[in-house]
Amino acid sequence: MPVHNEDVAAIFDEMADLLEIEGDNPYRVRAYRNAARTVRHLGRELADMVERGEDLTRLPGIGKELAAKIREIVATGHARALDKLHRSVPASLEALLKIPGLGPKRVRALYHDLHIKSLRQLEDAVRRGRLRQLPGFGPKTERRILENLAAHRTAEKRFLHSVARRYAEPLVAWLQDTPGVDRVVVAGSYRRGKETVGDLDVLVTVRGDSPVMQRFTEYDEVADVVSRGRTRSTVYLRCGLQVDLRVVEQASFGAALHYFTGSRAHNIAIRHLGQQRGLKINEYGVFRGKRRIAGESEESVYASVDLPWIPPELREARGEIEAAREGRLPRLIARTDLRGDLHCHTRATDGTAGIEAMARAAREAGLDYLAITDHSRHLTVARGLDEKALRRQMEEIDRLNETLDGITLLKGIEVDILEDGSLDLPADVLCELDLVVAAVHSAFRLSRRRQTERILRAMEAPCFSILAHPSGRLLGEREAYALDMERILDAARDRGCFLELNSQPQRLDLTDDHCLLAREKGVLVAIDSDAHQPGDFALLDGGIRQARRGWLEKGHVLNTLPLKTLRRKLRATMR
Ligand code: DGT
Ligand code: CA
Ligand code: CA
Repeated sequence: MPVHNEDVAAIFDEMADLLEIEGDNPYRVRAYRNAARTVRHLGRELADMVERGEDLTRLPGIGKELAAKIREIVATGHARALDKLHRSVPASLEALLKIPGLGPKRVRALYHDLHIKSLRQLEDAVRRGRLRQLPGFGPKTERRILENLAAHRTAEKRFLHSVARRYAEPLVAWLQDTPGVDRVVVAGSYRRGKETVGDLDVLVTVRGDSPVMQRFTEYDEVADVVSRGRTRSTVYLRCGLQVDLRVVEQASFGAALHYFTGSRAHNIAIRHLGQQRGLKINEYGVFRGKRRIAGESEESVYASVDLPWIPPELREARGEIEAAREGRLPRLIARTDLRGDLHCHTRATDGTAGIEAMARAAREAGLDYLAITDHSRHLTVARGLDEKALRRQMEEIDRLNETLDGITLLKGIEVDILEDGSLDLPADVLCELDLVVAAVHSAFRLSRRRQTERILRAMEAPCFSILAHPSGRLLGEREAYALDMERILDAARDRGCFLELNSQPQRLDLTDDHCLLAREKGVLVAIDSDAHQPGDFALLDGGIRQARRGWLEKGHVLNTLPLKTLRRKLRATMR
């Protein structure tokens, strides 16, 4: 990744803010701000100047120290000095800084004079009128802060499940490794497999006395301890992720796990069933009067209201309780049910590896078949294939299939659906493939009607097997385009084609609701990795998680089929 002047400027600005919060020398703070301005308005790229060995100290306001920092940032993409500041300034103060109207000076005053270091404490202080004690904080500022806090709450940062997992797994291992600790489980939306999580809710059981709280708050990644108690503590990790830890009794473990797994709506429904039976259900157990009659395991909680255990992914009050009562809970799909993957890229376009390396990695991941689906020519940023290049690739796949053992390659393409609904390559070459994966990569802003009609038209093409990443969303970055998914699914059923659940962590579309709809309408879903490198087949776990939230069983998923049956289904889409 090339480092641009704006990246350097942003780092300098952030350093100035954090130094100011720390109460550093005002001259040093100003030096960083001036340097940020110089860099931002410079006519040429610093990276080029560094490469040519030019003397950076000749730039206005850049001395020896700043020049060295620029060279470091250009070479590594970050500054160690900033990393260090991030470790010393509480992460929650950086969140305060993001509230419009609160600059570093004010954040410093809040922290030093009122010991405020979280948004909650800030809100509390405003409501009690404590801010007025500080110079420079009037009623107008207070009102602005309250407004902005409300706006901030709705835009609260959520973490991709895949990202949260990178923090959750080592933390669980660290806690598990504490003397006296028995069980460690992450509950909450994380356990329900939601595509994004707001925070981590960790439950621990211990035998006898255990230093688990101390071990938790001393964890290397912890930036800030919000509260610490005997049975409950809350911290922020350096990445900004909040983690709640609760120590629960063995006898309550199942009840606590059930309660903190949620969802809230599911819990309320279960508690209601308890009330009908004269039972009180809470995070400590199931009680008849004062007597605890269940709660050691989740099974015992469900059994107390005459239900079988319900998988966490289903606990969203979307009919799972009725299904459980009537003995028709789905047998949710598992990763081991997948026999192949129908969407991946190679070096020929924007992937990083050759076809053979991708095939071997897919085989390692336990798959029997893999479709190679590089981009078509319209997607110039990915150097998409034209007809000639595609034919060359088809020949290469034929050759590889003769020599490869234990995996079969299918010939495919991820062809662009153009704005008018036509496909980006001629039908005759598309129809020579084993499958055609089609996707929208442009004109995301069409009206709902036009976007829907564009895709419906594409589906009518003579060769159309799978609609890839059908909503076009990128979580945290780009909204789904407007689309009438019900009409698309109806058309897919009539046409006999399929929709993809894309396993890339930012995509994960179909959504869970869409999966439910596909299931209802009888449209098979392809759970694909959209792998761009050999390691990406591991992403299929995320696709499976989403499919489970959408109630999908093995029989609802196209690529659980053995190769022969799959080929028959795909051939039927090529007419
Ligand atoms: P998140 O963190 O926003 O992704 O979503 P959750 O579902 O993890 O929510 P969180 O962390 O606020 O609480 C974890 C679970 O604890 C939640 O799913 C249900 C349970 N819970 C928390 N507060 C309440 C409550 O007031 N009533 C009920 N019934 N359950 C609650
Ligand atoms: Ca949570
Ligand atoms: Ca929580």
